[in-house]
Amino acid sequence: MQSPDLTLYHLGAACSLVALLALEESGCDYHLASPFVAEGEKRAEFLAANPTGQVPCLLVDGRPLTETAAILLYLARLYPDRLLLPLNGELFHDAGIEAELIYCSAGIQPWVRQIVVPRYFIDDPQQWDRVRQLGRLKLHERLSVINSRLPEGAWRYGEWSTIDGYLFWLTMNAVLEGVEQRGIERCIGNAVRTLARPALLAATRRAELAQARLFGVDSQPSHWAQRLSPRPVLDRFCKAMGQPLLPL
Ligand SMILES: N[C@@H](CCC(=O)N[C@@H](CS)C(=O)NCC(=O)O)C(=O)O
Repeated sequence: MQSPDLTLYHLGAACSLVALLALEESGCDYHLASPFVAEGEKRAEFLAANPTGQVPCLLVDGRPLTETAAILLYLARLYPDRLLLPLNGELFHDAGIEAELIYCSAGIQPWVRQIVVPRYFIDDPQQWDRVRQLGRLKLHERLSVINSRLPEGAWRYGEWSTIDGYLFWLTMNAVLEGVEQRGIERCIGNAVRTLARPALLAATRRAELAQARLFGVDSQPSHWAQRLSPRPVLDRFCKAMGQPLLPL
């Protein structure tokens, strides 16, 4: 079967980083696109394909596929030999993997959003600190559940899978947003090990090239809407974890 033409709409260190890492781990050919034409202005063709305006959105031969969990399942089934997820065709086993992906996107990620964008939850700025603090507590509680499923010093399912990529993104945000680290040590260990994966560096470099192509060679755009590279956020996470920065 011929590989479809894949284009990922992606933004810096947003959750589309999880899909970007999966694409890179798959070894397939793909393109990167930005949802923005300019600061504050989303691309008309992006909004036509994906009216929610959210990333990630994967164009598969021009057809949009949204939702991180669905994109990860699609890529794992498209490239079964790359073992992006440990699916084996047994209904209940595979449903368990799907449940964990949905737990990441619907059970954990909304608490990242509550911390990062409290104005989506309450319009009174005086309450934002409180909303963020409650978000930190819930994010910790939800990650603790995964923490208890993680083997010490090993990936979630033995070999690296895109669930580890998802946990990387969730845990990085938790650490950078000041969530209590006690009780989520295995998630943190998992995220630190993901920092060393060649695919993360390759994904970062690919995003930097796309960013330069779309917005000019200035690789430090002033506005986040022009940023495809996750590097500034990855650098902060490396520093927070006492790890070497990803090479340029
Ligand atoms: N349920 C979606 C959530 C996607 C999502 O929250 N995307 C955020 C970035 S992490 C976004 O595009 N925010 C910009 C916006 O809402 O306009 C998924 O799992 O993919």
